[in-house]
Amino acid sequence: MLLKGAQLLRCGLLSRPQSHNFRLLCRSLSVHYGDAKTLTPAVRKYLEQCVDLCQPDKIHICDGTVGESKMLQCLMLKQGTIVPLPKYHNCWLARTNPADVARVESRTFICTERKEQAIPVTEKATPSALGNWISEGDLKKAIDERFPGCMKGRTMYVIPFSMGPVGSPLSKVGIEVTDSPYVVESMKVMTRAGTQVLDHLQAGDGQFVKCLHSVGTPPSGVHAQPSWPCDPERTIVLHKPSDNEIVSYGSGYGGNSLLGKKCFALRIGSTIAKREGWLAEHMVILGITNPKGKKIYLTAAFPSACGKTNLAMMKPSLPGYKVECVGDDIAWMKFDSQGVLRAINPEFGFFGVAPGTSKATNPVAMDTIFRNTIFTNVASTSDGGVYWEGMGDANVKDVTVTDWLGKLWSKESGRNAAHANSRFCTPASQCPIIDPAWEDPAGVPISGMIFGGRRPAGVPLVFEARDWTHGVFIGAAMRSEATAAAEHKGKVIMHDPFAMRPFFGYNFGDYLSHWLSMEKRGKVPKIFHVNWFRKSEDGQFLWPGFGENSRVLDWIFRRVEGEKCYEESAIGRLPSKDSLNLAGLDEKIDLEQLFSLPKDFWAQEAREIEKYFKEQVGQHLPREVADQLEVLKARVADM
Ligand code: OXD
Ligand code: MN
Repeated sequence: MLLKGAQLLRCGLLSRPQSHNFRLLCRSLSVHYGDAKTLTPAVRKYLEQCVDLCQPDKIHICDGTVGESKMLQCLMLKQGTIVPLPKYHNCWLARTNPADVARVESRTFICTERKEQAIPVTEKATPSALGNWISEGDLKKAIDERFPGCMKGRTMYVIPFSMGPVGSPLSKVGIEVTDSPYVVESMKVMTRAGTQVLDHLQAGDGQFVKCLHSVGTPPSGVHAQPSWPCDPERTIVLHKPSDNEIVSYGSGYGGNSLLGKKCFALRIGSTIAKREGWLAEHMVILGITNPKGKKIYLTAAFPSACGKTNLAMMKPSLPGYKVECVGDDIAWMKFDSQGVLRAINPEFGFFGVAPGTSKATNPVAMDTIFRNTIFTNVASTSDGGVYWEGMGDANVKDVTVTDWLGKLWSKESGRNAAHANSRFCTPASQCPIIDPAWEDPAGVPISGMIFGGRRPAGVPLVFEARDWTHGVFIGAAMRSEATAAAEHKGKVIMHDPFAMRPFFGYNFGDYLSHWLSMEKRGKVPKIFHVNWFRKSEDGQFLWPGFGENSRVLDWIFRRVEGEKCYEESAIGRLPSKDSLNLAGLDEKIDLEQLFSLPKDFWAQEAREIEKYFKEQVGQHLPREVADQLEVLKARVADM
């Protein structure tokens, strides 16, 4: 039965209003809460399985209240997992075990009956660059080797959460079981979590995605850093799309432990989306209003750490323009009954990369993140604040800096103060430019999609796909300088189709076919490609970026409106002469270089794409996409 060996007390006993002081709340820490009566039979059954397997000491069914948060913050303070940041309101800093700082792509698996359901099977692609497959037998073995008894001595938290506004036809529910209070508190920021989701499950179809997470315990039984238990040697993240199930072991780092995000909203989400005929994508959603007061919504897919969050929160430099943010990482998009593609942000918070965020690069984020935020692996300052590379001047008088490893730091230390993948986890509702419709259960109508990457050479500032199929090819051919968000480091240009490379839940070839099929389902948006990062021969950026990117959005807006401000080129539609609005720009822009299409570069690019398709996608590549490559090759040959 559910409560075997576990103690389950009544719901809400500890839910206290915010004004209660810490000591009062700490006194009741040994008490846990939850009400089994609020669980549907299917949830109960799932929890029984988790309890049997993980053998926790206690169960805590999360209600999502402030009182619960106070209690868990208190617990984490006691355990040394977080420290307060008194310079700000309700902000905390977690320092992870240094071996647990990023997503573990090489140990992230999709389990399907046949390998080709999960990843393209080709002669050359071993291992595949488009995900890892695991058999059912090996999945069971991986679980059996890690999970039995893994929560002994710990509390098992049950987090009911909704991806998307509770009850929206575009939303989905998950139940995350975890032994980490850090995960609970982060999930409460990143998703709509708590009792209202259980009520919705009771009232609705009862469907949910099963998400089991444990920080684990190394075989020695000893945690290198007791304040951040984990088992980095045996970390594994498993997905079983046929059962809507996720199992994650060994890591507390967000990308591996906040299972609503990459695991559910993208990997399992993309498989559900394929089955149900919609799209789950690694995209920001933003609203843009032009000086005439007309508003459209765009989505944009960029590989990790390419300034996606900055784009989602842009302060346009072009007079009269306004950008509002619906989401900074993930878009779920579905055609409505009128054939309009509508998007929701399934998340409730931002889990953004801190380094590089400043008043200059992202003033909106800076106005968002200094309340109710959990920072992870940033540096701290002796006046109770945080610091990271690119934030501004660290040498404030009389203030010392402690780095993410807990050591005293100065600019002369010769090392980074914050980890390159350090994060803020902050409520989206605090964003001063959050879109008024960001919680609209119907979603917002999407008029354009932008793909992009960090391309120092050859790729112009902006171009438009000739049609949907060409746009799908552009997404499939995306490449970018590698990200610090994963294990890959350094400046290699990597293929990252649709910015989904680490997040596909099923065979990329089938994913492409699914994208192609969207055209038959409704009115598809225009597709664009942008590159803010092109450099001159002497290594200088050719485009100022940030707020000036609104000039590119202005051109995109006008194209969406049907203005004939383009000319055809070998790779797609480029802004026609003088159509990019550069009025008032202080800097002199070398448009010639910014939009030049070097024939050698594009011939090489086409060869790289061909090699990638051949080696990684093989026979799974849809004919339409292969044809687009031939068109590109022929057009480049004619350049
Ligand atoms: C992220 C990522 O954390 O894409 O959003 O890695
Ligand atoms: Mn992301």
